[in-house]
Amino acid sequence: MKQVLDKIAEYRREFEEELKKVDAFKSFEDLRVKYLGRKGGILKSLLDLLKTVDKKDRPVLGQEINRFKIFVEQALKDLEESLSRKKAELEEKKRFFDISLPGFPLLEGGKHPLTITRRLIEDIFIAMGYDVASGPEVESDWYNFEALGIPKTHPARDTQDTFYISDDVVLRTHTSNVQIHVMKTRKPPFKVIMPGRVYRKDADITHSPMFHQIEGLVVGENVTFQDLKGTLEIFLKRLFGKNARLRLRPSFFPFTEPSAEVDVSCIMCGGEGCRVCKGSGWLEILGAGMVDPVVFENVGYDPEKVSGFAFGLGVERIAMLKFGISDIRLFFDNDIRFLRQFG
Ligand code: FA5
Repeated sequence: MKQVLDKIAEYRREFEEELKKVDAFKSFEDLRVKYLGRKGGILKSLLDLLKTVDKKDRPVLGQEINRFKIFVEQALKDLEESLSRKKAELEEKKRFFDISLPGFPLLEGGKHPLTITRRLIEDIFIAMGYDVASGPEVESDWYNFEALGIPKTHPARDTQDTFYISDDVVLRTHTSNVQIHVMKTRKPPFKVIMPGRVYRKDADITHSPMFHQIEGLVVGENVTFQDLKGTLEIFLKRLFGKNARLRLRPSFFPFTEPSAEVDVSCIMCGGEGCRVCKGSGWLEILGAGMVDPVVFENVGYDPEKVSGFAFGLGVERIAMLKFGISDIRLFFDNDIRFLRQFG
């Protein structure tokens, strides 16, 4: 009795294995005959075997064999149905396959113009030995304003200009917050740029509530304003071509002293005066200055020992100039007709 039961179990295992391998009607039919064939089928041989065993064992074994038979029949029926379905689908496909139809075009993605611009700028600074760092977009009041010497009364802190998450937490309004993170974790000397997204309540054709900046920071011994000017001159010539000229105008930022607005000679008219530069021949592209000693004190540096410069530029503004784009919103509309013109 045990021998027969083991045999049934073995056949069942074998059958399940073979079932998995069936992929066409031919092998399906072979399998059916092998198990259910009237002459020499495995089930037939099991029934023959039943006649030879002890009479008292026959009912139990008979039941077991019957159960196996039902299992095989059901499995084969399911398989036959699925093979028929597959065959019908294939025939349907064949019938509708029109060889003269053009193929499906493969849609290839491209780089966003802001990514192209950011990488262009990063590569220029990396070639000058700068590291690239990043920092949080959701920032505490201290990192975004206080540590940078921006007083409580400064208009930039107004809810009209800044997105507040809570009283002390803001969406950063510039990448200058990363200056503080970098200085608190590194020892001078270092040269670092910090690209990232920033947020302001500001929206028209040249201002967006979310835009990108790249901050630069160099700290060491005897870093001078001349180093700042030379660095920016190399940067602008590499970015806009060797004829690009630089102009510094006195300005004010709470975290740099002295501070400057940096202009580049208009890349559309070469400085003659046109619609883009509003006749002035110059385009304002970034803010810069020497790091204020107060900022060094806030991060635990000795302003008697180190000096440094910082700058911050708007990536959209540079991309608009480089690619001749007149409306900043085009960058964020996700219109494929616009985006596919770049790369
Ligand atoms: C700043 O944000 C300073 N943190 C820059 C700085 C860094 C000065 C380090 C000194 C030292 P400002 O607010 O001017 O400065 O912004 C810098 C640039 O961001 C602008 O020149 C402009 O190109 C860009 N920008 C400002 N607001 C928007 C806006 N809403 N949409 C798009 N670009 C903007």
